[in-house]
Amino acid sequence: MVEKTLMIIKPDATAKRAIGDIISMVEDKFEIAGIIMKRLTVEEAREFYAVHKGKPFYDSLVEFMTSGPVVGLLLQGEDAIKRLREVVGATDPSKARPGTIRAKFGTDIQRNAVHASDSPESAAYEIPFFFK
Ligand code: FUP
Repeated sequence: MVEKTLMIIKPDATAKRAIGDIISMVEDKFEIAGIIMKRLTVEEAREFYAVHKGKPFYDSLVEFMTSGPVVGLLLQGEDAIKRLREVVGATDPSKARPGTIRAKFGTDIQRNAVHASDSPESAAYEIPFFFK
């Protein structure tokens, strides 16, 4: 099934000037249906990660996600949600398969370079934060 999914290039990756390299790793596999650079407000970041409210890393995650500009990418393709998760790699970059985006550009479990929607429900919730 052709799906749309959201990828975010996080503030650690924009700061290290990895935007172009990361886009190169997805552009050959997915159609880029939208792209936008913005800085999330604290409100937006709190809502975006609402599922993690109450967890010990939540406040720190919100602070990190609002610490600099991010790039939102609307990616489209056959089975895009699952395929993008494979290209992105495990949440903890030290556990991510070699060759994945997080293995290449991630620093630690918080500063892990990118976000990718993990289900159709997540994609439907997350896409409107970047694309109306
Ligand atoms: P993922 O779907 O791979 O982005 O991972 P999760 O939904 O489990 O976590 C969302 C974000 O919370 C991660 F990208 C980084 C952050 N996080 C932490 O900072 N510490 C943790 O222990 C777990 C997640």
